[in-house]
Amino acid sequence: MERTLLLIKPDGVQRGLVGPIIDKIERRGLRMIGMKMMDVSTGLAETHYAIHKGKPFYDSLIDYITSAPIVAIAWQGSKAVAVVRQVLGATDPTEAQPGTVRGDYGIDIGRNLTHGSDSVKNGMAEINLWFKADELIEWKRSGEEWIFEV
Ligand code: IDP
Ligand code: MG
Repeated sequence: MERTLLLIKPDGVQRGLVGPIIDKIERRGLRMIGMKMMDVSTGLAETHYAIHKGKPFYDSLIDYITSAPIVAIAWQGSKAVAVVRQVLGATDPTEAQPGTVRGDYGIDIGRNLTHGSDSVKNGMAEINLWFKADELIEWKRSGEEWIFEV
């Protein structure tokens, strides 16, 4: 089973979209294994977005993610990384398909509402960065045999 990190960025929280965003992923069938609301420190933001350091949007990205509270959610399930990326849609909301979070709710790339891990390796690393071990819950959702074939 894969694990992946979802962040509902400050705009998603401010605009009251926490529920609708969770709803899409929860109904799709992934299992939530950790969730918290938090203010993001500059240090955590810089570690999380280290790969983008030096890019023109880096400073505004750090300002954006640290500007107001976010909600972090760890998800588990078969193909969890790809499923969350699919539900979020393309990075630029004007390129995201209708029906995706960014395609339904976003306009500007710098206000694209969410983050989703982009690989299985990064999913594991990002969950370890954002959650302590005792903040993750081992459980099985009833009815998962009706979502996952194996
Ligand atoms: P992703 O969030 O879809 O994985 P990345 O390329 O990893 O997209 O970029 C990280 C975040 O940086 C994006 O979600 C977006 O908030 C921001 N970002 C990316 N490219 C731009 C840009 O060209 N202008 C402003 N912000 C950007
Ligand atoms: Mg990314």
